[in-house]
Amino acid sequence: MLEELGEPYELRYVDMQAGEHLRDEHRARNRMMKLPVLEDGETIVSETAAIGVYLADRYALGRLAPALDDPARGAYLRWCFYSPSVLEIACMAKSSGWKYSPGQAGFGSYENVVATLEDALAAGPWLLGERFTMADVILGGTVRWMLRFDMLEPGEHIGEYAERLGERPANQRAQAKNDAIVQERGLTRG
Ligand SMILES: N[C@@H](CCC(=O)N[C@@H](CS)C(=O)NCC(=O)O)C(=O)O
Repeated sequence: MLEELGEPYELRYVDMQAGEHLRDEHRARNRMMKLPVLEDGETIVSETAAIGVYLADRYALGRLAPALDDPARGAYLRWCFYSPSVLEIACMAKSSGWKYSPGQAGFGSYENVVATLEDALAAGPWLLGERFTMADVILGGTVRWMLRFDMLEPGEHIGEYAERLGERPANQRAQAKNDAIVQERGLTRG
Protein backbone atom coordinates (compact mmCIF):
# COMPACT_ATOMS: atom_id res chain seq x y z
CA MET A 1 0.00 0.00 0.00
CA LEU A 2 2.68 2.46 1.03
CA GLU A 3 4.83 1.69 -2.00
CA GLU A 4 1.87 2.32 -4.34
CA LEU A 5 1.19 5.53 -2.45
CA GLY A 6 4.72 6.83 -2.94
CA GLU A 7 4.83 8.57 0.44
CA PRO A 8 7.82 8.17 2.76
CA TYR A 9 7.26 5.67 5.55
CA GLU A 10 9.06 3.72 8.22
CA LEU A 11 8.58 0.00 8.82
CA ARG A 12 8.72 -1.18 12.40
CA TYR A 13 9.52 -4.80 13.01
CA VAL A 14 7.40 -6.59 15.62
CA ASP A 15 8.73 -9.99 16.60
CA MET A 16 5.62 -12.12 16.92
CA GLN A 17 7.61 -15.23 17.72
CA ALA A 18 8.91 -13.40 20.78
CA GLY A 19 5.36 -12.28 21.58
CA GLU A 20 6.07 -8.59 21.07
CA HIS A 21 2.58 -8.08 19.63
CA LEU A 22 1.12 -9.19 22.97
CA ARG A 23 2.85 -6.46 24.95
CA ASP A 24 0.97 -3.49 26.41
CA GLU A 25 2.64 -1.08 24.00
CA HIS A 26 1.13 -2.87 21.01
CA ARG A 27 -2.13 -3.66 22.76
CA ALA A 28 -2.60 0.11 23.21
CA ARG A 29 -2.41 0.48 19.43
CA ASN A 30 -4.70 -2.44 18.66
CA ARG A 31 -6.76 -4.17 21.33
CA MET A 32 -6.87 -7.22 19.04
CA MET A 33 -3.08 -7.35 19.39
CA LYS A 34 -2.78 -8.16 15.71
CA LEU A 35 -0.70 -6.68 12.91
CA PRO A 36 -0.54 -4.67 10.77
CA VAL A 37 -1.10 -1.32 12.44
CA LEU A 38 -0.52 2.06 10.80
CA GLU A 39 0.51 5.11 12.78
CA ASP A 40 0.17 8.44 11.01
CA GLY A 41 0.71 11.31 13.41
CA GLU A 42 -2.04 10.96 16.01
CA THR A 43 -4.04 8.59 13.86
CA ILE A 44 -3.81 4.88 14.49
CA VAL A 45 -5.49 2.47 12.08
CA SER A 46 -5.70 -1.30 12.31
CA GLU A 47 -7.48 -3.77 10.00
CA THR A 48 -5.75 -4.09 6.65
CA ALA A 49 -8.64 -2.91 4.49
CA ALA A 50 -9.24 0.11 6.73
CA ILE A 51 -5.55 1.01 6.48
CA GLY A 52 -5.79 0.91 2.68
CA VAL A 53 -8.96 3.00 2.54
CA TYR A 54 -7.47 5.51 5.00
CA LEU A 55 -4.20 5.88 3.09
CA ALA A 56 -5.81 6.23 -0.33
CA ASP A 57 -8.35 8.82 0.85
CA ARG A 58 -5.76 10.76 2.82
CA TYR A 59 -2.86 10.72 0.37
CA ALA A 60 -4.08 9.64 -3.07
CA LEU A 61 -7.70 10.74 -3.45
CA GLY A 62 -8.52 10.90 -7.14
CA ARG A 63 -5.62 8.56 -7.94
CA LEU A 64 -5.72 5.36 -5.85
CA ALA A 65 -9.24 6.16 -4.55
CA PRO A 66 -11.99 7.63 -6.72
CA ALA A 67 -13.03 11.12 -5.55
CA LEU A 68 -16.06 11.33 -3.24
CA ASP A 69 -18.36 12.40 -6.10
CA ASP A 70 -16.93 9.95 -8.63
CA PRO A 71 -19.53 7.29 -9.64
CA ALA A 72 -16.71 4.69 -9.55
CA ARG A 73 -16.49 5.12 -5.79
CA GLY A 74 -19.34 2.69 -5.21
CA ALA A 75 -17.59 -0.19 -6.96
CA TYR A 76 -14.31 0.85 -5.36
CA LEU A 77 -15.68 0.66 -1.82
CA ARG A 78 -17.51 -2.54 -2.61
CA TRP A 79 -14.27 -4.33 -3.50
CA CYS A 80 -12.36 -2.84 -0.56
CA PHE A 81 -14.93 -4.32 1.83
CA TYR A 82 -15.46 -7.51 -0.15
CA SER A 83 -11.91 -8.55 0.65
CA PRO A 84 -12.12 -8.98 4.47
CA SER A 85 -15.85 -9.53 4.83
CA VAL A 86 -16.51 -11.95 1.98
CA LEU A 87 -13.45 -13.31 0.17
CA GLU A 88 -11.21 -13.94 3.17
CA ILE A 89 -13.94 -15.58 5.23
CA ALA A 90 -15.21 -17.73 2.35
CA CYS A 91 -11.68 -19.03 1.70
CA MET A 92 -11.18 -19.69 5.40
CA ALA A 93 -14.53 -21.49 5.64
CA LYS A 94 -13.72 -23.66 2.63
CA SER A 95 -10.19 -24.59 3.66
CA SER A 96 -11.24 -25.28 7.26
CA GLY A 97 -14.29 -27.32 6.26
CA TRP A 98 -16.73 -25.11 8.16
CA LYS A 99 -20.31 -26.31 8.11
CA TYR A 100 -22.73 -23.44 7.53
CA SER A 101 -25.71 -22.42 5.48
CA PRO A 102 -24.61 -20.00 2.70
CA GLY A 103 -28.00 -18.29 2.81
CA GLN A 104 -27.49 -17.42 6.46
CA ALA A 105 -23.87 -16.33 6.18
CA GLY A 106 -23.11 -12.85 4.87
CA PHE A 107 -20.28 -14.19 2.71
CA GLY A 108 -22.40 -16.90 1.06
CA SER A 109 -20.82 -19.86 -0.67
CA TYR A 110 -17.17 -20.14 -1.66
CA GLU A 111 -18.23 -21.12 -5.20
CA ASN A 112 -20.32 -17.99 -5.62
CA VAL A 113 -17.56 -15.79 -4.22
CA VAL A 114 -15.04 -17.20 -6.69
CA ALA A 115 -17.49 -16.93 -9.61
CA THR A 116 -18.26 -13.31 -8.67
CA LEU A 117 -14.58 -12.47 -8.62
CA GLU A 118 -13.95 -14.26 -11.91
CA ASP A 119 -16.74 -12.20 -13.53
CA ALA A 120 -15.42 -8.98 -12.02
CA LEU A 121 -11.93 -9.62 -13.40
CA ALA A 122 -13.01 -10.86 -16.84
CA ALA A 123 -12.61 -7.45 -18.51
CA GLY A 124 -9.57 -6.47 -16.47
CA PRO A 125 -6.87 -5.67 -16.06
CA TRP A 126 -8.04 -4.34 -12.66
CA LEU A 127 -11.20 -4.42 -10.59
CA LEU A 128 -12.22 -1.01 -11.99
CA GLY A 129 -11.10 -1.84 -15.53
CA GLU A 130 -8.15 0.20 -16.73
CA ARG A 131 -7.97 2.03 -13.44
CA PHE A 132 -5.71 0.57 -10.74
CA THR A 133 -6.89 1.51 -7.24
CA MET A 134 -6.28 0.72 -3.61
CA ALA A 135 -9.08 -1.87 -3.94
CA ASP A 136 -6.63 -3.91 -6.04
CA VAL A 137 -3.99 -3.65 -3.34
CA ILE A 138 -6.45 -4.68 -0.62
CA LEU A 139 -8.33 -7.43 -2.44
CA GLY A 140 -5.33 -8.38 -4.56
CA GLY A 141 -3.31 -8.88 -1.39
CA THR A 142 -5.93 -11.28 -0.08
CA VAL A 143 -6.06 -13.12 -3.42
CA ARG A 144 -2.30 -13.57 -3.51
CA TRP A 145 -2.18 -14.66 0.14
CA MET A 146 -4.98 -17.20 -0.33
CA LEU A 147 -3.38 -18.57 -3.49
CA ARG A 148 -0.04 -18.91 -1.75
CA PHE A 149 -1.55 -21.04 1.00
CA ASP A 150 -3.82 -23.03 -1.36
CA MET A 151 -6.93 -21.54 0.19
CA LEU A 152 -8.20 -20.28 -3.17
CA GLU A 153 -8.27 -22.11 -6.49
CA PRO A 154 -7.05 -19.80 -9.23
CA GLY A 155 -9.69 -19.50 -11.92
CA GLU A 156 -8.46 -18.17 -15.27
CA HIS A 157 -8.97 -14.48 -14.49
CA ILE A 158 -8.00 -14.67 -10.83
CA GLY A 159 -4.71 -16.38 -11.72
CA GLU A 160 -3.81 -13.79 -14.36
CA TYR A 161 -4.80 -10.98 -12.00
CA ALA A 162 -2.49 -12.32 -9.29
CA GLU A 163 0.38 -12.44 -11.79
CA ARG A 164 -0.28 -8.87 -12.94
CA LEU A 165 -0.26 -7.70 -9.33
CA GLY A 166 3.06 -9.42 -8.73
CA GLU A 167 4.57 -7.59 -11.69
CA ARG A 168 3.80 -4.12 -10.33
CA PRO A 169 6.99 -2.24 -9.44
CA ALA A 170 5.51 -1.18 -6.09
CA ASN A 171 4.75 -4.80 -5.24
CA GLN A 172 8.27 -5.83 -6.18
CA ARG A 173 9.80 -3.05 -4.07
CA ALA A 174 7.69 -4.14 -1.08
CA GLN A 175 8.64 -7.77 -1.68
CA ALA A 176 12.32 -6.84 -1.79
CA LYS A 177 11.98 -5.05 1.55
CA ASN A 178 10.25 -8.08 3.07
CA ASP A 179 12.88 -10.42 1.65
CA ALA A 180 15.65 -8.26 3.12
CA ILE A 181 14.02 -8.43 6.57
CA VAL A 182 13.64 -12.21 6.27
CA GLN A 183 17.31 -12.48 5.30
CA GLU A 184 18.58 -10.04 7.91
CA ARG A 185 16.74 -11.75 10.76
CA GLY A 186 17.24 -15.31 9.61
CA LEU A 187 13.49 -15.95 9.33
CA THR A 188 11.81 -18.55 7.20
CA ARG A 189 8.90 -17.71 4.91
CA GLY A 190 5.63 -19.52 5.58
N1 LIG B 1 -8.29 -8.60 10.60
C1 LIG B 1 -6.87 -8.29 10.60
C2 LIG B 1 -6.13 -9.60 10.65
C3 LIG B 1 -4.67 -9.41 10.73
C4 LIG B 1 -3.94 -10.70 11.03
O1 LIG B 1 -4.44 -11.79 10.77
N2 LIG B 1 -2.73 -10.56 11.55
C5 LIG B 1 -1.93 -11.69 11.95
C6 LIG B 1 -0.62 -11.68 11.17
S1 LIG B 1 -0.85 -11.82 9.45
C7 LIG B 1 -1.55 -11.51 13.40
O2 LIG B 1 -1.36 -10.39 13.86
N3 LIG B 1 -1.44 -12.62 14.16
C8 LIG B 1 -0.96 -12.62 15.50
C9 LIG B 1 -1.92 -13.18 16.50
O3 LIG B 1 -3.12 -13.29 16.19
O4 LIG B 1 -1.47 -13.48 17.60
C10 LIG B 1 -6.51 -7.47 9.38
O5 LIG B 1 -7.21 -7.54 8.38
O6 LIG B 1 -5.53 -6.72 9.43
